[in-house]
Formats: sequence, C-alpha cells, structure tokens
Amino acid sequence: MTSRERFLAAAYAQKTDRRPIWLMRQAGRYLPEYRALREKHGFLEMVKTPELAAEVTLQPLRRYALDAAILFSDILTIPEALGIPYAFREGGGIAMQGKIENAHDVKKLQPEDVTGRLGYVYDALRLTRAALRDTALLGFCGAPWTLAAYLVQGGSAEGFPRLLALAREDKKTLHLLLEKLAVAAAAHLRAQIAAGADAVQIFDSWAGICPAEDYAENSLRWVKQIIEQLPKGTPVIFFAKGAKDTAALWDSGAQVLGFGSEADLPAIAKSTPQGKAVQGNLGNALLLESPEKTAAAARALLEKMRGIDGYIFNLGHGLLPQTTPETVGALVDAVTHFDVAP
Ligand code: 1CP
Repeated sequence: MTSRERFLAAAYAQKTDRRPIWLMRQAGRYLPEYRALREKHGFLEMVKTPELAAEVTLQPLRRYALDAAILFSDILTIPEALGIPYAFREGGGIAMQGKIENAHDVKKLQPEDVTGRLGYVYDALRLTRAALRDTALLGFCGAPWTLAAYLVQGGSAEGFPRLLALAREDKKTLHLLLEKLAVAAAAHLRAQIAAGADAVQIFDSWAGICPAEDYAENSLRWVKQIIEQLPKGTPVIFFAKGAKDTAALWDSGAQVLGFGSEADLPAIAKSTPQGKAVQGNLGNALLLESPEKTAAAARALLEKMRGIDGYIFNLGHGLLPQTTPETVGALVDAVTHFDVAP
C-alpha cells in the first residue's frame, strides 16, 4: 500500500497493512529547517508564497514516514480574504486588524470573493501535489464557530468572552456571521480539492468553549452545511476539540472525526457508525518526555485501538514547538512498526 492508499482506506474504515499517521502542526517550529526559513521570511510571507509554503509542507515528509502532508497555511486566511487581516502579538497570540461587533460589520463581509483572494493556497497545493505522488495531501479550513471566535474577539483570548457574549445577546448577528463564514469555507475547501487535496480537515479548535446545549446550532449546523457542498468521494475530517457530545458530531456528515486528548478515543471508536473512522489523539505534551516514553505511549494507544477498522493515528492537538525532532522520529517509528494483526 502507498501512504495515500493507506490513508484513504483507513478514512473509509477499510483494512490497512498498518495504521496511517500524520501529525497536526507537523510543519513548524520544532524543525530546525523550518526555523532557518522562518529567520529569513515572515510567517505570512511564507504562507502567501506558494514555493515557500510547498517547501515547508514537504519538510517533515523528508524526515519521517508520514502518510499525509497537510498544506502549510492557516485557518485565518479566510478572515484575511474577507478583509480582516491578522498579525502576531508581541509575546504570543494573534491580533486581528479589525473585529466584528454588530450586524453592520457582518453585512460588509463578502464571502463570494474569497477564493479569488486565496489563489496562493491553491497554487501551493498544486506545487505540493506535483512533488508528492504517493502521499495523501490534506487541505483544511477553520470551522465557522472557531473563525468567529477570532473575528468577534479581535484576536486570541482566553475563553473568547466576546464571542460567548454575542452568542447570548445577539444570536441573529452571530448566525449571520456563521452563515457567511460557512459560504467562504465551503468555497475554499472546494477550491482546495480541485487543486489536488485528497482529503480536507475542518478545525473547530474552540468547540470546547461553546456551551454544550448550543453547539448544534452554533457550530455543527454550519459544518454540516459546508460538508453538504463538497464533492462526495473526498473524505472530510472534522476536528471538534473539546466538544462535549461526541456522538452528535456524526450529524455533521463527516467521514472521519478527529479528537483531542481529553476524549476517550478507544471508547468512542467502539460506537463509531459502520464505515466511518476516527483520528487522534495522543497528548501533545507527552512528547516533551523522552523518545522512549513517547513511543511507549503511542504503542499503548495502538493496543487499545487494536481490531478497530477506520483509525488514523494523530496527536490530540498540534505538535508543540519545544518537541525534539528525535522524539517525533521515535513516535513515527513506533506507529509505522506496530503490528496491527488482530
Ligand atoms: O512560525 C510561527 O511562529 C507560526 C506558527 C504557526 C504555524 C506553524 C501559525 C500561526 N500557524 C501555523 C500553521 C498552521 N496553522 C497549520 C499548518 C499545517 C500543519 O498542521 O502543519 C494549520 C493546520 C494551522 C491551523 C490553525 N491556525 C488553527 C487550528 C489548529 C489548532 O492548532 O487548533 C488555529 C487555531 C490557527 C490560528 C493560529 N495561527 C498561528 C497560531 C500560533 C495560531 C493559534 C493562535 C492562538 O489562538 O493563540
């Protein structure tokens, strides 16, 4: 099996020779070759220059036997294409250069034009696709709820209180915003698939801050609307980090659900609908221990997932910048050498 075949087979819950693996944030600051490029170029310059974005996407694939590459880009490219750019704050976090406070602000957003402004993403995907024949290539976007978090708050913030206030006080405006973000996200994913993505992941990284009783109408509904607009036959991975009602996430129509390390993945996998798959969820902080402990933790998770068809190995959240390349190597070796015989 090639990596691409293995990844796609697992996504459709078919048998594979071994577990496929990729890692969220597999391109990034833990790699010296990323830091070397980053010294010469700004993050946004790298994201917006297709040759650089493709190069950074390929960096982890040169080191490790990963089964999928995820395009080096960001979920905040959609807000930027809607006219609200972003920058890094001194001392960490994101600052949006504008924020959504009321219906008037939402009405100014024009999601119909978004793909015209994101051509650099599709060019980067085409370059990466040409360089990777046998590896799965993933595109992605942020879920409307998570994008709204940054837009309403005006950047990153603990718990995104402005988003929660808008959700309580002016649901109509929130839904107008979520609807526009869903239109933009669907168009962006369709264009990524057309440019060569084998699968796409929708990141709802802030699912966990939404009150459980509101999640269906503030997030799930819009994710479902996005998925309905995508071509059948391209698997969609929905990563709703911290979502409380995990069974309800299947209502999105996703082919694969990704989980954070707070979820009990082996238990969830046992009640996965026939033909669907799960992804996750080794704790990313575990990798700050030794390579040996990381490999042992990976084998323990694989053991618990034994016999379950439809499993893609990943972390519960992105690789931390302090992780050593050796530990990532030990993790990938542990997963790719694990005997999956029942
Ligand atoms: O060099 C640097 O300092 C930049 C750090 C960085 C990187 C490597 C950012 C800024 N984005 C990325 C790449 C990125 N972002 C990818 C590339 C593919 C890969 O996984 O290798 C992806 C998929 C994302 C998605 C993303 N961006 C998410 C969802 C995933 C998650 O981590 O939950 C979110 C929330 C963002 C916003 C963002 N962009 C960058 C940062 C540091 C953040 C989080 C900001 C915050 O809220 O504090």
